[in-house]
Amino acid sequence: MPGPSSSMPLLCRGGGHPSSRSRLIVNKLPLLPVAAAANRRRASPPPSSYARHLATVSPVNPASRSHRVVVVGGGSAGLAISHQLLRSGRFAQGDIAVVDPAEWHHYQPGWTLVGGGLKFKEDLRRRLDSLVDANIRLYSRPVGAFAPDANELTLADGDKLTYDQLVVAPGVAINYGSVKGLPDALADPSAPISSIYGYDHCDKVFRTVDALRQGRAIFTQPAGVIKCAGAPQKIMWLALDHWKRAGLYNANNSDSPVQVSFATGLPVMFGVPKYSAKLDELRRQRGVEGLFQHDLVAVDGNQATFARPDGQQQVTRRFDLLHVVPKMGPHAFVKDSPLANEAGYVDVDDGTTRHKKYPNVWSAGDASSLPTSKTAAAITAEAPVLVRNLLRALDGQDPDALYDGYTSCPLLTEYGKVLLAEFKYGGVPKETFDGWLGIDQVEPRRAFYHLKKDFFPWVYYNSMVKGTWGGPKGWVN
Ligand code: UQ1
Repeated sequence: MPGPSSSMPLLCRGGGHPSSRSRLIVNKLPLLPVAAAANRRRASPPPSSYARHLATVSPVNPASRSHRVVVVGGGSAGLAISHQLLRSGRFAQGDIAVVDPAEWHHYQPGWTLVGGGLKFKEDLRRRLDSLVDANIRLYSRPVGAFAPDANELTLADGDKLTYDQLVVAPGVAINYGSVKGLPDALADPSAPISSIYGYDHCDKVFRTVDALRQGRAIFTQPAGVIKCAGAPQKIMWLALDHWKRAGLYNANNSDSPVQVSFATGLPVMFGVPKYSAKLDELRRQRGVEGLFQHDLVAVDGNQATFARPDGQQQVTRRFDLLHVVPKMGPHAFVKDSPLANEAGYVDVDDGTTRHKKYPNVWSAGDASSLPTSKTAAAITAEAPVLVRNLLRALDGQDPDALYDGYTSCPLLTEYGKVLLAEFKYGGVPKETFDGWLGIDQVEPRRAFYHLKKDFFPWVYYNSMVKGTWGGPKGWVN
């Protein structure tokens, strides 16, 4: 499959723009009786803006609502878990509530494909309220604080929610401010600095890659925990392939118009030795400079500054293109709560996903302390364990399902090829296709590329967010 080229767009949009289509439908909603009924279901209690308005006229007590299960977060984990719970058939309308202020839900694994010019970012998002079953109550408001001793949480507007069981799955925050000068550089359309780690900038990535004709391209990965630890190099491999196909990159030639560096805060290419060895082999074969234990701290014009370990002096490098992955971490309302461990993640048991101190609190996904690589694939294995154990807790039974740390990183190594890394706790490979096809997944393959580019985005919106996708186990519920 040819790489993208500036003269020929890879994708053609048929008809109108998808986001404008969905906006039209939403504007018409109040006219439709079915939608009006759905709105009525969601209209009680009144929306926060209404409550706030009342509060300015006459002092009112904040509302308090009770649900059997409150799920904080309408991302991959929150939606998979709340719909798996609903599908158990054990909940009536309004028993389950989801709390998330976001207007949009994004298929974030697709942002690498946007950065590679293979997808449009608008096609990867859906309105969050369109993904939440009408039997689940959606609170489109931020969380203020948790009070797990009182089985209660306060929303940012002061309303309170009480629960029998709480699931905390709000994901992690991207700390753009962790790199000095980064927010302004990302926002500046003329600066060749971009990131696939956000809706606003993921399409700038391909524009900067496609515009580069010569010079030094640096791709960074921070020290510390990030989501999808393979993505910082996936985008590098796509960009490198793009330049190669355009005749701008030659691995064996020091006169290559474009030169590529991978600057990572980590000491290795990847956390799992089996895949790391292969990726380092590719790096050497392809003439990519490895700047290990280089942690980006500042961007200033065309200069990038990296912190070094063990008191070594900072290093500054000139670049003509910079792809940045900022540091990430728990949201403040999780970190500053009684639910957090020292690092700020929801402190749950590695196997059962149950909170170590509060037995009616559970967590999965990026916000959890589960010591695995943070991916949507991990959630396919975490969610059924959490759901089973939570349902047993409602019956007064102990948990009996255990998560083994399964996670996966479909690592794009070029256009048309993916190395499908799959592993569990301890970095031990757990490969789906090894069992029945005898394939060694360390070899990048075209079939895995189509899983990543075509199948996973499809199954995600058609099945995973609805609670019917079990990852390597196939369809469930
Ligand atoms: C998966 O189920 C999934 O969810 C839709 C992904 O998307 C982000 C993945 O990357 C992976 C690897 C899985 C796991 C499923 C199989 C069939 C290996």
